[in-house]
Amino acid sequence: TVTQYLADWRPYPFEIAETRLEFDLAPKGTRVRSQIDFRRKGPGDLVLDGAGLRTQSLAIDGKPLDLSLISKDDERLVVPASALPDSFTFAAEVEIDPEMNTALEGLYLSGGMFCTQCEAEGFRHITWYPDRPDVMAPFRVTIRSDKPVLLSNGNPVSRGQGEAVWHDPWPKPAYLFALVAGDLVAIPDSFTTMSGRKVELNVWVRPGDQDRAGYAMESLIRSMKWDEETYGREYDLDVFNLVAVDDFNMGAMENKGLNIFNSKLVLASAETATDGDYERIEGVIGHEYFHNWTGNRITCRDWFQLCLKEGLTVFRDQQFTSDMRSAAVKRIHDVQTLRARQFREDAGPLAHPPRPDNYQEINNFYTATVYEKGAEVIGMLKRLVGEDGYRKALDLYFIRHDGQACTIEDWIKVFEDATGRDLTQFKRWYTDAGTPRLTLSEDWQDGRLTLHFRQETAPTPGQPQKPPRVIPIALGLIGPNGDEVLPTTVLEMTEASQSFTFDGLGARPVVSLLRGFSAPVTVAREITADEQALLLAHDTDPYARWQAGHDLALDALIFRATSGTGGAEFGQAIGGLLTDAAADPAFAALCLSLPGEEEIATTIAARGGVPDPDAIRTAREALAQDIATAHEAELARLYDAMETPGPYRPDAEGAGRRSLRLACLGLLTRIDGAARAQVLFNSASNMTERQGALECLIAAGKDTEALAAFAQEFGSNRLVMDKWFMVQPLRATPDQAVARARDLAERADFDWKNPNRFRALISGLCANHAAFHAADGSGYAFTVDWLMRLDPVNPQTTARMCSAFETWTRYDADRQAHAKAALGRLAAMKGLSRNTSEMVTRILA
Ligand code: HT7
Ligand code: ZN
Repeated sequence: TVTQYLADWRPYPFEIAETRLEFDLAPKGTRVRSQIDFRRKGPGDLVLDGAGLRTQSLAIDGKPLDLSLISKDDERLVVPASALPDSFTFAAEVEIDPEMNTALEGLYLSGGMFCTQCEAEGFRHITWYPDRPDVMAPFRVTIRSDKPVLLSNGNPVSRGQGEAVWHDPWPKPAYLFALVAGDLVAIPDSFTTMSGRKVELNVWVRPGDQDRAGYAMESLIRSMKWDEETYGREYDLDVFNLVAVDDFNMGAMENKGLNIFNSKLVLASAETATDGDYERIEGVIGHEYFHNWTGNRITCRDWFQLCLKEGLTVFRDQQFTSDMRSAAVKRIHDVQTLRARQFREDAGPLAHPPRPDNYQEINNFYTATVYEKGAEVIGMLKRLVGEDGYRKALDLYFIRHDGQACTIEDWIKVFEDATGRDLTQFKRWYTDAGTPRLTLSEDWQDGRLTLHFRQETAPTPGQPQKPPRVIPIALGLIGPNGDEVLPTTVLEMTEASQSFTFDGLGARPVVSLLRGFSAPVTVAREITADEQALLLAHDTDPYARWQAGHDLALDALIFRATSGTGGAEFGQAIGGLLTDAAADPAFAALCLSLPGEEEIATTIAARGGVPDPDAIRTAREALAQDIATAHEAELARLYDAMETPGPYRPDAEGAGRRSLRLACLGLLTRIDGAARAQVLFNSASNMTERQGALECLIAAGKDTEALAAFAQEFGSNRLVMDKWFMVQPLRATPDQAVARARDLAERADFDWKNPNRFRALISGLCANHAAFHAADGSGYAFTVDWLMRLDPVNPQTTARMCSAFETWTRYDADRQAHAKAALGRLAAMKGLSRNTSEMVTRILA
């Protein structure tokens, strides 16, 4: 395996004036003819990438090239500089077999429909090309096929019977190329841009799915409008096409003018999709659309810069969702996701900086660190330079770099130039891995509060030393009577240790720390349960308020899981919260949901302990039971009050009420014999409550009839049946979950080559903490058995799912031995893909 290094990047010696492609589509033996007009820019050979191509012919300016120029492994074609004029047309004819392409990279078939996935390096599976993001070209594409709908990037030139021609005038790298050919129907609409241009919009789905595509179209229109209003970004083609595909390795892809989506992020109706699904659809449609400027018009120079487009685009989609829904709830959700996925990654063997400097397989770097931490870093930049500074910097970025392939250095420079700030130290957030731990201790004397902060970051793979970073610490002060005595103030910490003083305070206040989660750090501080309860009751910052309650619960759970009883304060505080929960149901639901088992384990490990998955589960179940018993009447009242009258609407308000209703149901199910869950399952007309009730029934072991009824009703709907496959291993009690997953995997409808179905079952089990980490190693063994089966078929999805094992060293010696044995089997598998091999090697290192 070859490691790629950032330091080795060199400019490509040619630019491309135009790329012309012709496709004669067939499941086996698709012909691809290419003509690429190259112009020399600097010295060097012509190096092209390819993978699995049956090359028929190669030529330069019409003169045939010898096929022996292709390397032995069939992955590189090198034409020596001496054989090349300064400007020339390279032509190739190759043959490929979409129907054999189960890896879903390049051109493949999904349910009879041809489609492509080219990021990161899929285009080389289509034809010979400089498959690197800094080589950009306008494309002209001819597609010949008997499929009725033929799509590619850009604007249509001609759309006839059996043939369509598309032209994309905006220079783009090959990873943004796309082609779709299938029997599809459109939900059409249009959007008039801020300069008055009318854009044709289509959401393409399989016949029969039209009635579930309306929300996707509405989300697209909202995204287009929002990007104009918020960032001044206007769409730049005559047409925008969005296609739903059933077989897809990730969520969606921002191909220029032709976004391709996993169908689970397009199709939704009240009966088939949950509130969470609707929110994700809106967010991901926004994300892909926003890439048109942050990713497509301005792209990455090389894949080490991936967070340039992904961090920024996640930041933009988070802003979009905040504006469309509740900003407070969105922030709390984003922090929860960051902690669950990115902090976990940063604390283990897969830790890497948002801008890594080496990789073996770039597909393994589409990570929470690149995406979510990349977005947090931008949030910090914005906090440091302020709203105006941020807007100025972004305007400059779009003007200065439009049409270019850029680096993180370019990005930081626009902030420096627009605001006059020196961001040298800030850059460490991009180059250094690991989550800083911020420790606070306090001195109080004569109305003066001194806050002593310390920051430390533990070593990460390849980075033993961690110099201090700039940390924006937003805080406020809450007096003992609950009044805010200091509104939000942002301190800038730049040293390893630093103190800040606040004078003239009447009585000792409680610090409301890291408001809005102003930096991606963990916090260690001395705070009493009473002080946490005060913040939970009175903090004016919704994130900090939620965090106070969450910490209270987490401390109680850890105490129970490691030594004894506890949690009385949390139980009491919850009582206070329930009284006015109806005023802000979504927030109350967040406070009522106990920290998950994985988070408890992470926190125990971070505090130097060895988490015991069974004890954690027992502690969490017991605290939930205590809360349910103590607050039964209030929970029951709220459960009834949160019923949403009238037809289902997927808006934030309704979603908030349903989330509180289901949080109450989860607790009440422990004491009502699952009676309410049974009633709700039978009566609910929307999937949010249906699935919520089903999960309660599974957890209570009263699910046989409900599961049968669910399968009977939705057996032919793949997306809904994915939920059915996921909730069973996820919610089953740990002693049953692995056996259950095994039974489900035997079913004829466990179509494991479909990534959604595979992930539903296997990731469902991996997310059941006590089951995946079963003491006998059965969770690890089952997971690895399936990863070994999937790897030869779909390396990308297999490799991504290896991260279930990234925490294996924090458990006891017996569990570690089981995990190591399972991973060892995977590592030793003959013919293991480069993707999975890199992941297992790093996890075992
Ligand atoms: N830029 C895309 C990332 C991506 C991807 C998407 C689908 C299948 C395979 C893929 N590899 C990389 C999606 C995004 O971040 O918007
Ligand atoms: Zn993206």
